[in-house]
Amino acid sequence: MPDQTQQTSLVIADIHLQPNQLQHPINQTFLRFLQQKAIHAQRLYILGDLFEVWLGDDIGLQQYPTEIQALKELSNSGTELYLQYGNRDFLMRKRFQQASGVHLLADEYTLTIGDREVLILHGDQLCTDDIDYQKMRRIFRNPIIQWLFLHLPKSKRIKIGEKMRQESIQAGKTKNAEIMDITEEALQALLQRHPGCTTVIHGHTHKPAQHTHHFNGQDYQRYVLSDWRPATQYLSLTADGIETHEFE
Ligand SMILES: [Mn+2]
Repeated sequence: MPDQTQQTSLVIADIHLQPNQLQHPINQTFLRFLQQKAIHAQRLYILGDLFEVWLGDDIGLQQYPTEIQALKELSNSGTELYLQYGNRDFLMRKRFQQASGVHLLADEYTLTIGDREVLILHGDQLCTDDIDYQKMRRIFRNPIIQWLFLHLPKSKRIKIGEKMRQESIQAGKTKNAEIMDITEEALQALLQRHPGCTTVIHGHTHKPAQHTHHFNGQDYQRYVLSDWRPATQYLSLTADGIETHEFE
């Protein structure tokens, strides 16, 4: 009998690893997850916000040396690693990829799992009721803005990063919960761009669940990943289906 675990893909999101805090429980749990679970999988997909902050490869590689090394060891051991940008970490470039062995994926990416097409994404692009956030997103994702930012001195980038983090925490406190969730319109538009996909997996909202949506005469499954606070959930994808697991 073939080793089923070798045919498994695992999916996680929103770990928000803390910079310069290797002893943080989340960072420690992530390292254990790589060594105990991901090592047995064929592929690991990380759907954004793996890092709480990424201000450029030069800074990030210094803030997360052990975590990067652990990813590299996992990649060397044979597990393929794939990552999508989140809204906290979208400035990873070549040096990050070389150091970690991680491959970057497009913001919307389709996997074939058994006989179904599964669309993976971070999910922030679906929160279209949050107009202010979507405006900011367009600015941050502008290649010229990113180029300019990455050419600022390290100390300046760290300062800006800290300021933005504080503002984001404040915004999260004052916004109501609905505008921070995805909209049905954005989901339908997404699926129209990817005909054939009947399953969507995303993170970002930190509201782990499994939803069924019905439109255009069809059922769509939507899996929302947890942020590991407190339940350390991940999905496994095999030819037999999609399952939610909890890691101790
Ligand atoms: Mn996010």
